[in-house]
Amino acid sequence: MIDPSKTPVTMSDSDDDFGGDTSVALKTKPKTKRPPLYKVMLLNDDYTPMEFVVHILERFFGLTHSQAFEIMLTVHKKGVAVVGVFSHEIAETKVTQVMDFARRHQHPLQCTMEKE
Ligand code: TYC
Repeated sequence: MIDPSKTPVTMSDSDDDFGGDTSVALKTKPKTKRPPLYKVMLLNDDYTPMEFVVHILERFFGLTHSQAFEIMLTVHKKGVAVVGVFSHEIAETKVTQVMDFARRHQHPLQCTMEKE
């Protein structure tokens, strides 16, 4: 007795009129796609105090004082710097935390995110 559920799902030579091997290999690719990452960036402005920016980098990004100072200076000199790379949800949370904190202290500091 032939169980159709156990027969290979390919056409063999005897199944067609042409004699060639018409079998179609349908490979399933193992899906191991990592989620996209997002750069969180700080932008320079002329009014936000340097120490305020350093404080933000320590508080919300877990940087040491010297790491924070270095990144703040990079933003000050170059206009923008990446302060961290995160999943979409974490990046969004960081941006919101920074923007809320800056607004509460009436500083015009801008923080944005961008797909890596
Ligand atoms: N340019 C600011 C100043 O001279 C300092 C500053 C640094 C502001 C980084 C924003 O993201 C920033 N007080």
